[in-house]
Amino acid sequence: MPGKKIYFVTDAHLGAGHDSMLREKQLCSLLEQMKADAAMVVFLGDIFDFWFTYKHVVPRGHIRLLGRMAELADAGVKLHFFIGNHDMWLFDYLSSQMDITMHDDPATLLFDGKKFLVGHGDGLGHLDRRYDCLRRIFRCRLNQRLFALLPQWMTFGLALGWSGHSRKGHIKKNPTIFEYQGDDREGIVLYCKQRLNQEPFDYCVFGHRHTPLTRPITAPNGNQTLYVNVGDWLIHRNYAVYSDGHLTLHDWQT
Ligand SMILES: [Mn+2]
Repeated sequence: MPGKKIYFVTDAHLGAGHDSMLREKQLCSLLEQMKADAAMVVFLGDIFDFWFTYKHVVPRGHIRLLGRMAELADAGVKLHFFIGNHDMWLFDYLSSQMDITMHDDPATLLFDGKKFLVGHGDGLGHLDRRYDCLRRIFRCRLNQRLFALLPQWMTFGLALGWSGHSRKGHIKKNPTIFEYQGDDREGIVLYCKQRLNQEPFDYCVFGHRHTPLTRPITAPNGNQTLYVNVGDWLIHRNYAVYSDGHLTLHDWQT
Protein backbone atom coordinates (compact mmCIF):
# COMPACT_ATOMS: atom_id res chain seq x y z
CA MET A 1 0.00 0.00 0.00
CA PRO A 2 -0.51 2.28 -1.73
CA GLY A 3 -0.79 0.34 -4.98
CA LYS A 4 -0.63 1.23 -8.64
CA LYS A 5 -4.22 1.57 -9.84
CA ILE A 6 -6.94 4.19 -9.87
CA TYR A 7 -10.50 2.97 -9.37
CA PHE A 8 -13.49 5.05 -10.43
CA VAL A 9 -17.02 4.38 -9.14
CA THR A 10 -20.17 6.42 -9.65
CA ASP A 11 -23.92 6.77 -9.18
CA ALA A 12 -24.72 4.14 -6.56
CA HIS A 13 -27.69 6.25 -5.42
CA LEU A 14 -27.62 4.56 -2.02
CA GLY A 15 -30.87 5.06 -0.18
CA ALA A 16 -32.96 4.69 -3.36
CA GLY A 17 -34.94 1.53 -4.09
CA HIS A 18 -35.46 -1.66 -2.13
CA ASP A 19 -32.06 -3.14 -3.00
CA SER A 20 -30.03 -0.26 -1.62
CA MET A 21 -28.52 -2.32 1.19
CA LEU A 22 -27.52 -5.07 -1.27
CA ARG A 23 -25.91 -2.48 -3.57
CA GLU A 24 -24.05 -1.02 -0.63
CA LYS A 25 -22.71 -4.43 0.41
CA GLN A 26 -21.63 -5.17 -3.17
CA LEU A 27 -19.88 -1.81 -3.41
CA CYS A 28 -18.15 -2.56 -0.11
CA SER A 29 -16.86 -5.85 -1.47
CA LEU A 30 -15.35 -3.95 -4.42
CA LEU A 31 -13.72 -1.53 -1.97
CA GLU A 32 -12.37 -4.56 -0.08
CA GLN A 33 -10.77 -5.81 -3.34
CA MET A 34 -9.28 -2.37 -3.95
CA LYS A 35 -7.18 -2.70 -0.81
CA ALA A 36 -4.81 -4.99 -2.72
CA ASP A 37 -3.73 -2.57 -5.44
CA ALA A 38 -5.42 0.87 -5.28
CA ALA A 39 -3.31 4.00 -5.16
CA MET A 40 -6.33 6.21 -5.66
CA VAL A 41 -10.11 5.80 -5.54
CA VAL A 42 -12.30 8.38 -7.23
CA PHE A 43 -15.99 8.60 -6.32
CA LEU A 44 -17.71 10.37 -9.19
CA GLY A 45 -20.83 11.51 -7.36
CA ASP A 46 -24.44 10.53 -6.70
CA ILE A 47 -23.06 7.81 -4.47
CA PHE A 48 -25.92 8.74 -2.12
CA ASP A 49 -29.42 9.39 -3.46
CA PHE A 50 -29.78 12.21 -0.98
CA TRP A 51 -27.64 13.63 1.78
CA PHE A 52 -27.79 16.69 3.93
CA THR A 53 -25.10 17.39 6.51
CA TYR A 54 -26.50 19.09 9.59
CA LYS A 55 -24.20 20.63 12.16
CA HIS A 56 -24.67 17.91 14.79
CA VAL A 57 -26.76 15.22 13.08
CA VAL A 58 -25.81 12.57 10.51
CA PRO A 59 -28.45 11.10 8.16
CA ARG A 60 -29.10 7.42 8.97
CA GLY A 61 -27.71 4.61 6.84
CA HIS A 62 -24.71 3.86 4.64
CA ILE A 63 -22.50 2.89 7.58
CA ARG A 64 -20.72 0.04 5.78
CA LEU A 65 -19.66 2.22 2.88
CA LEU A 66 -18.53 5.09 5.10
CA GLY A 67 -16.50 2.64 7.20
CA ARG A 68 -14.86 1.09 4.13
CA MET A 69 -14.01 4.48 2.69
CA ALA A 70 -12.41 5.55 5.97
CA GLU A 71 -10.51 2.26 6.08
CA LEU A 72 -9.01 2.88 2.62
CA ALA A 73 -8.12 6.47 3.51
CA ASP A 74 -6.49 5.31 6.75
CA ALA A 75 -4.45 2.76 4.79
CA GLY A 76 -2.95 5.56 2.68
CA VAL A 77 -5.11 5.27 -0.46
CA LYS A 78 -5.81 8.71 -1.93
CA LEU A 79 -9.57 9.35 -2.05
CA HIS A 80 -11.38 11.91 -4.18
CA PHE A 81 -15.11 12.63 -4.13
CA PHE A 82 -16.82 14.71 -6.82
CA ILE A 83 -20.24 15.74 -5.56
CA GLY A 84 -23.17 14.84 -7.77
CA ASN A 85 -26.54 16.49 -8.18
CA HIS A 86 -28.00 14.11 -5.55
CA ASP A 87 -25.32 14.36 -2.88
CA MET A 88 -24.18 17.96 -3.37
CA TRP A 89 -24.99 18.72 0.27
CA LEU A 90 -22.36 16.47 1.80
CA PHE A 91 -20.43 19.67 2.55
CA ASP A 92 -17.51 18.87 4.88
CA TYR A 93 -18.93 15.68 6.43
CA LEU A 94 -16.67 13.18 4.66
CA SER A 95 -13.58 15.37 4.87
CA SER A 96 -14.19 15.83 8.60
CA GLN A 97 -14.17 12.06 9.07
CA MET A 98 -11.39 10.89 6.77
CA ASP A 99 -8.58 12.06 4.54
CA ILE A 100 -10.53 12.71 1.32
CA THR A 101 -10.50 15.53 -1.22
CA MET A 102 -13.96 16.87 -2.04
CA HIS A 103 -14.67 18.54 -5.40
CA ASP A 104 -17.67 20.72 -6.25
CA ASP A 105 -16.71 20.93 -9.93
CA PRO A 106 -14.68 18.99 -12.52
CA ALA A 107 -10.97 18.94 -11.73
CA THR A 108 -7.69 17.79 -13.21
CA LEU A 109 -6.02 14.78 -11.59
CA LEU A 110 -2.46 13.77 -12.39
CA PHE A 111 -1.30 10.18 -12.02
CA ASP A 112 1.47 8.10 -13.54
CA GLY A 113 2.36 10.92 -15.95
CA LYS A 114 -1.21 11.05 -17.28
CA LYS A 115 -3.67 13.91 -17.07
CA PHE A 116 -7.30 13.15 -16.23
CA LEU A 117 -10.24 15.55 -16.48
CA VAL A 118 -12.67 14.20 -13.90
CA GLY A 119 -16.13 15.20 -12.68
CA HIS A 120 -19.68 14.07 -11.98
CA GLY A 121 -21.18 15.48 -15.19
CA ASP A 122 -24.42 17.28 -14.34
CA GLY A 123 -25.05 20.76 -15.71
CA LEU A 124 -22.17 20.65 -18.21
CA GLY A 125 -22.44 21.93 -21.77
CA HIS A 126 -25.23 24.37 -20.81
CA LEU A 127 -27.87 22.55 -22.81
CA ASP A 128 -30.58 22.90 -20.18
CA ARG A 129 -31.26 26.45 -18.96
CA ARG A 130 -33.90 25.29 -16.45
CA TYR A 131 -31.45 22.87 -14.87
CA ASP A 132 -28.69 25.51 -14.79
CA CYS A 133 -31.05 27.75 -12.83
CA LEU A 134 -32.06 24.97 -10.40
CA ARG A 135 -28.41 24.08 -9.86
CA ARG A 136 -27.61 27.66 -8.91
CA ILE A 137 -30.51 27.69 -6.42
CA PHE A 138 -29.38 24.39 -4.84
CA ARG A 139 -25.76 25.50 -4.63
CA CYS A 140 -26.54 28.89 -3.06
CA ARG A 141 -25.22 29.09 0.54
CA LEU A 142 -28.18 31.10 1.78
CA ASN A 143 -30.69 28.59 0.40
CA GLN A 144 -28.71 25.76 1.98
CA ARG A 145 -28.84 27.52 5.37
CA LEU A 146 -32.59 28.07 5.04
CA PHE A 147 -33.10 24.41 4.04
CA ALA A 148 -31.18 23.34 7.17
CA LEU A 149 -33.72 25.20 9.32
CA LEU A 150 -36.63 23.06 8.08
CA PRO A 151 -37.61 19.99 10.16
CA GLN A 152 -35.73 16.89 9.01
CA TRP A 153 -38.86 14.79 8.36
CA MET A 154 -39.83 17.45 5.88
CA THR A 155 -36.47 17.91 4.11
CA PHE A 156 -35.71 14.21 3.73
CA GLY A 157 -39.30 13.30 2.84
CA LEU A 158 -39.34 16.03 0.23
CA ALA A 159 -35.92 15.25 -1.23
CA LEU A 160 -36.25 11.46 -1.43
CA GLY A 161 -39.77 11.72 -2.86
CA TRP A 162 -38.64 14.25 -5.44
CA SER A 163 -35.57 12.26 -6.39
CA GLY A 164 -37.62 9.15 -7.26
CA HIS A 165 -40.35 11.19 -8.90
CA SER A 166 -37.89 13.19 -11.00
CA ARG A 167 -36.07 10.02 -12.15
CA LYS A 168 -39.35 8.38 -13.24
CA GLY A 169 -40.53 11.66 -14.81
CA HIS A 170 -37.36 11.99 -16.90
CA ILE A 171 -37.62 8.40 -18.15
CA LYS A 172 -41.34 8.82 -18.97
CA LYS A 173 -40.69 12.05 -20.85
CA ASN A 174 -37.72 10.64 -22.72
CA PRO A 175 -37.39 6.82 -22.64
CA THR A 176 -33.98 7.02 -24.35
CA ILE A 177 -32.60 9.53 -21.83
CA PHE A 178 -29.85 7.15 -20.68
CA GLU A 179 -28.72 6.38 -24.23
CA TYR A 180 -25.83 8.28 -25.77
CA GLN A 181 -27.37 11.37 -27.34
CA GLY A 182 -24.63 12.03 -29.94
CA ASP A 183 -21.44 14.08 -29.82
CA ASP A 184 -23.29 17.36 -30.33
CA ARG A 185 -26.05 16.68 -27.77
CA GLU A 186 -24.13 15.21 -24.85
CA GLY A 187 -23.40 18.03 -22.41
CA ILE A 188 -20.38 16.27 -20.92
CA VAL A 189 -18.83 15.66 -24.34
CA LEU A 190 -19.39 19.29 -25.38
CA TYR A 191 -17.74 20.40 -22.13
CA CYS A 192 -14.79 18.00 -22.61
CA LYS A 193 -14.24 19.24 -26.17
CA GLN A 194 -14.23 22.82 -24.93
CA ARG A 195 -11.67 22.02 -22.21
CA LEU A 196 -9.64 19.89 -24.61
CA ASN A 197 -9.48 22.79 -27.01
CA GLN A 198 -7.62 24.78 -24.33
CA GLU A 199 -5.30 22.07 -22.98
CA PRO A 200 -4.59 18.41 -23.63
CA PHE A 201 -5.99 15.62 -21.44
CA ASP A 202 -5.22 11.92 -21.72
CA TYR A 203 -8.60 10.92 -20.29
CA CYS A 204 -11.96 12.49 -19.46
CA VAL A 205 -13.80 10.45 -16.83
CA PHE A 206 -17.35 11.23 -15.76
CA GLY A 207 -20.52 9.64 -14.34
CA HIS A 208 -24.11 10.92 -14.14
CA ARG A 209 -25.26 9.39 -17.45
CA HIS A 210 -25.85 5.89 -16.02
CA THR A 211 -24.59 4.25 -19.22
CA PRO A 212 -21.03 2.92 -19.48
CA LEU A 213 -19.24 4.25 -22.54
CA THR A 214 -15.73 4.57 -23.91
CA ARG A 215 -15.37 6.94 -26.84
CA PRO A 216 -12.44 8.78 -28.44
CA ILE A 217 -13.22 12.47 -28.87
CA THR A 218 -11.47 15.21 -30.80
CA ALA A 219 -11.50 18.94 -30.05
CA PRO A 220 -11.74 21.52 -32.86
CA ASN A 221 -7.96 22.16 -32.52
CA GLY A 222 -7.23 18.48 -33.12
CA ASN A 223 -6.48 17.50 -29.50
CA GLN A 224 -7.68 13.97 -28.85
CA THR A 225 -8.71 12.22 -25.66
CA LEU A 226 -10.55 9.16 -24.46
CA TYR A 227 -13.93 9.94 -22.91
CA VAL A 228 -14.99 7.30 -20.43
CA ASN A 229 -18.36 7.33 -18.77
CA VAL A 230 -18.17 4.93 -15.87
CA GLY A 231 -21.89 4.05 -16.04
CA ASP A 232 -23.37 3.39 -12.62
CA TRP A 233 -23.59 1.17 -9.57
CA LEU A 234 -27.37 1.55 -9.50
CA ILE A 235 -28.21 -0.67 -12.49
CA HIS A 236 -24.97 -1.83 -14.13
CA ARG A 237 -22.64 -2.35 -11.16
CA ASN A 238 -19.65 -1.30 -13.20
CA TYR A 239 -16.52 0.67 -12.48
CA ALA A 240 -13.38 1.82 -14.28
CA VAL A 241 -9.74 1.07 -13.56
CA TYR A 242 -6.63 2.87 -14.71
CA SER A 243 -3.59 0.66 -14.70
CA ASP A 244 -0.30 0.64 -16.64
CA GLY A 245 -1.35 3.21 -19.23
CA HIS A 246 -4.83 1.76 -19.84
CA LEU A 247 -8.22 2.92 -18.63
CA THR A 248 -10.83 0.18 -18.83
CA LEU A 249 -14.43 -0.43 -17.81
CA HIS A 250 -15.27 -3.48 -15.72
CA ASP A 251 -18.39 -5.31 -14.58
CA TRP A 252 -18.42 -6.19 -10.94
CA GLN A 253 -18.54 -9.95 -10.33
CA THR A 254 -19.69 -11.57 -7.12
MN1 LIG B 1 -26.13 12.67 -11.41
